[in-house]
Amino acid sequence: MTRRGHGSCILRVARGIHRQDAAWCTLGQIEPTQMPTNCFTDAERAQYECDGYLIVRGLFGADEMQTLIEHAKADAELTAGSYQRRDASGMGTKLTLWNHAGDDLYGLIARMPRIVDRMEQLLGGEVYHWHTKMMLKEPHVGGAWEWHQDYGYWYDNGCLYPLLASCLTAVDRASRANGCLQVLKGSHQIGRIDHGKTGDQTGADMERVEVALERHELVYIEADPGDAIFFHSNLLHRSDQNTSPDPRWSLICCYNAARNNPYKESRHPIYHPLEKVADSAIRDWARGAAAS
Ligand SMILES: O=C(O)CCC(=O)C(=O)O
Repeated sequence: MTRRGHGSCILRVARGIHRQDAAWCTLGQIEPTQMPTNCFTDAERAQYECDGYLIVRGLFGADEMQTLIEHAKADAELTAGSYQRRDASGMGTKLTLWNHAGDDLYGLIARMPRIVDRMEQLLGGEVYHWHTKMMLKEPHVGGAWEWHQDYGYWYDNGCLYPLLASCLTAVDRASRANGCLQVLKGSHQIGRIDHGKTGDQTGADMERVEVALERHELVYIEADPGDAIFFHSNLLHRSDQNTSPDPRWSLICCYNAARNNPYKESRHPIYHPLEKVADSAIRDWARGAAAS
């Protein structure tokens, strides 16, 4: 079901189109042959400002996703490190979260320009790695994520401004049946809503969410492996329980603007420079793994 409220923006731009066209690039006078591939167009950036999210279909190629899926699904450490968060009905959904983007496959992904450069465009300057998490929504038992804004959590980590954003990459195909991401389009413009406990999770004040549901379009974002959703830390989002026979894993890389360095210590890191790697990092890693 898609609900359209009164909050939709009058700006009309093509959804999810990633034009690699010099005329659209904000990085200056660049010949088309020299175009960086990690550039959101002005129209896309305007769309992000308006909607609070952008979808990039096929951010990662099929071979790159195959490498990630094969590695992650066999990674006993990843699953052993997971913990559960119960939704309002008591059903648990699992995640594994880490702060440091290192030299393993997941760390390389979080440092790839195709994510980080886009983040720097959206957040208007240098970003650093805040954390990455693998969301493990398992068949039949994976619980819901209740309505929340990420800044509802991160506000308490000493970030003065909501200058943080996430890039969710679908690892498995995400559909309505297995609990794909749902967003309230444009709801980041509401600003931070109070959050409280719901199950083991931190949920947004439902009185506000109910009104937001009347005024903002509810969008279910179905995604194929390798599709990515960039979203604002004040965007209201949730996902349903996974009642299907199919897993729904996704990798979420989160970033903070360097100029939004937390004013106090917390479970997430203060500013430290992010060392980008080549955009060929997954393929290089796969070649290395095959050779060893
Ligand atoms: O994985 C999901 O369905 C939602 C994840 C989420 O809400 C979050 O990481 O903030």
